[in-house]
Amino acid sequence: MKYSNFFLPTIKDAPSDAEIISHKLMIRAGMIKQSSAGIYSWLPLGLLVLKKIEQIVREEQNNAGAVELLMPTIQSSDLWIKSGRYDDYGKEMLRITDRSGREMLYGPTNEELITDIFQSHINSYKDLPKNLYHIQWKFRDEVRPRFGVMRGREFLMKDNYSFDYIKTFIRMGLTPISLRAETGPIGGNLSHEFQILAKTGESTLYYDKKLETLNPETIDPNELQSFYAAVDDQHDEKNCPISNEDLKISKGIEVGHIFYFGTKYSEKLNAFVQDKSGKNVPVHMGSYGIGVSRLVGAIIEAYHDEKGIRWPLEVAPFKVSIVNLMPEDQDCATKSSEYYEYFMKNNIEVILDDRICSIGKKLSDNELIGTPYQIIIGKRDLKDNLVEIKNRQNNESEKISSSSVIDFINNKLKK
Ligand code: 5CA
Repeated sequence: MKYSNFFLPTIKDAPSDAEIISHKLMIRAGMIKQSSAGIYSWLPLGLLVLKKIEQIVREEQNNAGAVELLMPTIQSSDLWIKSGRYDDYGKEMLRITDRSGREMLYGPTNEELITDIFQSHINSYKDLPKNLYHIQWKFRDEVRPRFGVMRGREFLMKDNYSFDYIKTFIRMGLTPISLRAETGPIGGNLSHEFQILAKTGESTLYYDKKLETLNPETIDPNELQSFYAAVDDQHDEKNCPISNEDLKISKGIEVGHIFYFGTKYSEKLNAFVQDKSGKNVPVHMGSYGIGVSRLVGAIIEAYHDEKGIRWPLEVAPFKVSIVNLMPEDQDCATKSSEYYEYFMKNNIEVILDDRICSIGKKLSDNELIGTPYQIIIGKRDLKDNLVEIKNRQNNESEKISSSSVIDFINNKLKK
């Protein structure tokens, strides 16, 4: 991608209603634009990241044996009336009437619809278990949409109706903590949340302080689950298994939530199968949610500094930025194009900053959008056959010979 062709409207100052850093940075880096409260357009840079996260979630679901389908955003009220949630869901549900006066809704979640699909086609225990999921936009008319994509009204969710959740989050560079939780409007009496630690989170967590020292690159998912952690309403001071010195209280962002609700939906929506003795029994169900669009914000909360975003490699919109400080200089332009063509040909996601603008703006925009590796090409260095490589993850820079740049980057990306 050439920056001059791309659509990357960076802004110097965040709007005053953006309260948390990820919201500010997403607007400043031209990733999203608010269209109304809690509803956003995903601009090209934001969409690249959203798709990356979606793909990681998809791959881990498929690895775990789940099967993808796609259900609509607009649902008819019929099934919701049967399940009893049409009234229970209250004002968070956006209700719509179509031209024939039929009551429709924009799905806040999909338990009813999936149960109906299931019951139309599955009749025997021999076809079980089934694990179906989709990645689809949801709408919840939240009382207080805030924090940008973290608590939106329209948001992207992956929902199944088990597999390796922990690994999905680790691949995005996050350390997920799994905890017992309240089931809320999804129902049932057993649920687990996945939280990541962040100052700006909306949940209060009690946890073993060792969790903060773990490195997502080397984490063992089983070890991770052995540490104590609880949401505030589940934490019981008297029965806490770890000492006060080891306990830490801090904020977390809920990035996933899984539920076991038994036969709550299957009984009402007629999802029965024949068991071994030929008796008709309602199926037991669970649902498994991951906040795909929320994760974009959550990852930025975990990876940023005062200059902008520092993307983990796996979710970065581009792996490499070629920052040509002097596009009008022939040598700088030739060298930049040489690298650019190599990366393009080898399917390494690259952005070539070929804009004619001040060096200051060029450098600060590239810090802001946070590409993990920046190849900075300046006229003076290039005369000495040198190019600067900046690692945005640890902010270390080094000058290397211009002929070793490709090997250097290939080596880094291999790791
Ligand atoms: N049907 C179940 C899971 S399959 C369900 O809806 N679960 S949920 O309500 O807990 O939502 C799942 C995940 O979606 C949450 O853990 C959170 O990461 C994300 N999410 C929920 N509400 C919002 C919102 N308003 N904005 C952004 N993400 C949200």
